[in-house]
Amino acid sequence: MSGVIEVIIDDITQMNVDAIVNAANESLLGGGGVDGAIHSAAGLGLLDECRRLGGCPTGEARLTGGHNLPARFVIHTVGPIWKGGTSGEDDLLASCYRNCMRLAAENGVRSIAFPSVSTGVYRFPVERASKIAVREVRLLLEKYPEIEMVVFVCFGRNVYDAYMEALKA
Ligand code: AR6
Repeated sequence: MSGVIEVIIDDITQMNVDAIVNAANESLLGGGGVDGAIHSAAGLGLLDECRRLGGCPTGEARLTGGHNLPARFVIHTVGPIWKGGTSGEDDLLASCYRNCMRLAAENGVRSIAFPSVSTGVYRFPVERASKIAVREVRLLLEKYPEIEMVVFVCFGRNVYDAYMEALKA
């Protein structure tokens, strides 16, 4: 049997899971949105560790420790900036979910929380992004049966509604 998917409205920095995902930028040196919240909750040790990674291309992911967070790991992924939908944004976003789940499985992660990657500062439409997230995670839970739980952590009601709708399909 493959793992379960949960959808909640919460602050991802408070999640008691093995790994939380950060919606970062290619520098991996912090920013606004969920990235800023994760760095301020995790402390400067996270920034130090990120500096040593030397960045991350869009669509890929990198793993660090959780430092002062309840989560053991942070998996940093860089979602695509929305440019209208014809610049490969869908594939790049799917690739973020694939790379995060692969890194999670390789590091013994059994529970992982995702924010809605790319749908804030990067302006990817949340209805479209949530369908991609749900489709990919369903496939990846079958591929990695050792991952028992994926939580989509929504920051606000509109994001939550989009994920609930995507899960109906
Ligand atoms: N917990 C969960 N979700 C959150 C939190 C939180 N504490 N804070 C915001 N969100 P965004 P992006 C939601 O902008 O679009 C940064 O500056 C937010 O409401 O954080 O991938 C990076 O450094 C939205 O639904 O990430 C990059 O430069 C979702 O997280 C850029 O923003 C993603 O919004 C990345 O943009």
